[in-house]
Amino acid sequence: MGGAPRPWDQDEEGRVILLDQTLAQERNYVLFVAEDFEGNRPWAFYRSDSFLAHTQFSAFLSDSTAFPKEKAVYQKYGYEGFQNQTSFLIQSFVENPKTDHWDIRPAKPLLLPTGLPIQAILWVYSEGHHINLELLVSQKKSEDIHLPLGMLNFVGWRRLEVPINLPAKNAKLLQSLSIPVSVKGFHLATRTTQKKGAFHLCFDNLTFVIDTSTFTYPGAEIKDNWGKNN
Ligand SMILES: [Ca+2]
Repeated sequence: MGGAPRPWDQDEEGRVILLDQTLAQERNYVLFVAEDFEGNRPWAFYRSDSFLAHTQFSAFLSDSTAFPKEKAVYQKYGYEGFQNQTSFLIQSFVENPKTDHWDIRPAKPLLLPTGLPIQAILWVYSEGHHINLELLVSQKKSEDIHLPLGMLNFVGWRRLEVPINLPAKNAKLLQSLSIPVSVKGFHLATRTTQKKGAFHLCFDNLTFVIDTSTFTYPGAEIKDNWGKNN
């Protein structure tokens, strides 16, 4: 699947407000917090090119003012008791910037609820690394879908979004055969400009917006309501 991450909007609070408004207006849209990284579901390196491949849940959280505002949105739309104590820290080592790559996966299957996923959101901490991040989702009878979250060449926490336009084949598998989509994990790949050495990243609150209306209208075009203001 092609596509690109949505360019980062520094008005992260504005994006959260837009999410809140969209969920309020579109009754068929459902918020799904796929992973809060509170330690209930183990994640681990599935493949790593490095001798250093460490993961842990960490008390290091985003200091963005949008972060607690988004938590309030979760609480408003189905996650009343939502708490946030930890993020997910990964550490590894870049030996060869031309080829190094890593896969990090949940130990147990992470199924999305019925409906068409139309957007994913992830909070990411980086330290200016020239590393590309993709979210991988999978579905039986089809190839994995790569959702690009972009290059992590920023310092600090960011709220990253990626619009999802499932290929028609996948939408059909969902709608006709009720074959669920699941989160397979994250794929990291260095750019040639990344310097050698240890690095770490943190992830928090992997969230999806699921459109349940399309199950009434198979084949309907999915509009990307988030991109219009850019
Ligand atoms: Ca968390």
